[in-house]
Formats: sequence, structure tokens, C-alpha cells
Amino acid sequence: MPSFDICFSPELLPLYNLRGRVAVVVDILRATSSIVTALAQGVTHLVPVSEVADCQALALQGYLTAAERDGRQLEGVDLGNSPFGYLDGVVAVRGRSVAITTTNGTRALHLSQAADAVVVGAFLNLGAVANFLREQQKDVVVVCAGWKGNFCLEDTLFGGALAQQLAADFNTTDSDATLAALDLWQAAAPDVAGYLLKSSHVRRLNSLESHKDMEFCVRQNEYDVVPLYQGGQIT
Ligand code: 3SL
Repeated sequence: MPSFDICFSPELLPLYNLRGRVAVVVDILRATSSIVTALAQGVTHLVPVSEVADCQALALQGYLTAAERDGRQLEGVDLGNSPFGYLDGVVAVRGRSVAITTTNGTRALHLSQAADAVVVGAFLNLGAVANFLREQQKDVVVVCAGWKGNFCLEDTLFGGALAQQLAADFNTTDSDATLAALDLWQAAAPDVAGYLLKSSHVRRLNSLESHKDMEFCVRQNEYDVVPLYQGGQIT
């Protein structure tokens, strides 16, 4: 049976051998939720980059630009990091490509590239990701983007939710990280949005008046997309 493990922070990735495994990169608030939403709304592909200057360089080739630091949209770009940027119609996104940089999510993607496949996970595509992993039958590591190297509740909850879905097909009992995430998920599952009100990033986003984003990002199975990061692009 393939194994299922969770890496609570990109800083811990040197302890995990990603070769031969599928990495599921997750940044529930909000990078991977926004990427899943973007593709579901008809964005052709996204290029995760490190700096806003990299976004600007790709803008010269016709890319839309999305950039966030510390929860705020940076000046001079088309989009921030809210999934509603891809939904509200202010920027026409269908058929466009997007260069995106965020505080933690794009970094976690870059650091996961040694894996056999890098999947973008969110509650919004939870079931689709679970089905994909069942088909692959390879060991899985969920890579939590966290916040500036620290553990965060929302990405860990996703790891627990995914482990619960895959418990019949994957070994979810040998990793303490997975066991902890499963326990946390059991505690939070009846009211994920309510549970996350106490989390540091929800408090941070609320102070920036991004209240509705969290409630959207915890919705399950809104989209049937399984974004893959390969060759520098997420499609
Ligand atoms: O850190 C990130 O990549 C972002 O998702 C953070 S925020 O939700 O946009 O503040």
C-alpha cells in the first residue's frame, strides 16, 4: 500500500525525499485555492514566480500578473491573491495566462519540484485530487505552505481531510504528522470555517478586510480540476 505523509512546513522539506512520490502542495489561504479557481474559470496556465519583477517581465509576453505579500495585493499588478479575483469579472481571465507570486504558496511549489508529480491541492478540488492520487498509486507527501516557515492550521486540516478520504487505499497510520492532521480534521470537520476563526492567518486576513475569502476557500469539491505543476507551468 502506498504511504501518505504530511510535511507541515517547507522548512521541513529537507527531511522528506520527494523522489518517487507525488507532492500535493497546499496553501488553503489562499494561493492554491486561487490557482484552482483560476484554472476552473478558464485561465490557460499559471507560472509561479519568486518576485513581482518576474511577473512584470512575463506581462511583456501577455501574461496577467498576480502578486501578494503579507496578504496584500502589490501595486501595479492585475490581481491579488483572492480567489474572487478570478470570479468577480473585474479582470477578464478566461483564455489568459497568469504569472503569480505569493508569500508562501509559490515558494512551496518551487521547493517541491523534485517530486515525480506536483499537484495543486485545495478544499475546492479535494475529491478530484483524491481520485487522482488513487489512480497514481504512488507514495504521497502533502506539502503545507504554512506561513513564513511556520505551521498553520488550515493547510494541516486539508492534509487531514485528504488522509481521511484516502485511508482505505493508502497507509495513513505510520506517520505521526498524518495522525495529528487526522485528529485535527476530526475536531474541525463539523464547522471548518468556525474552527478556523481562531487561526492566525484568518485573523490576519480579517484585519485586511478579506472576510469572505476564508468561507469560500473551505468549500469542498467546488471544482473538478487537478492542476499539475510541471516544466515551470501549472496547467
Ligand atoms: O502566502 C501565500 O502564498 C498566500 O496565500 C498568503 S495570502 O492568503 O494571500 O495572504
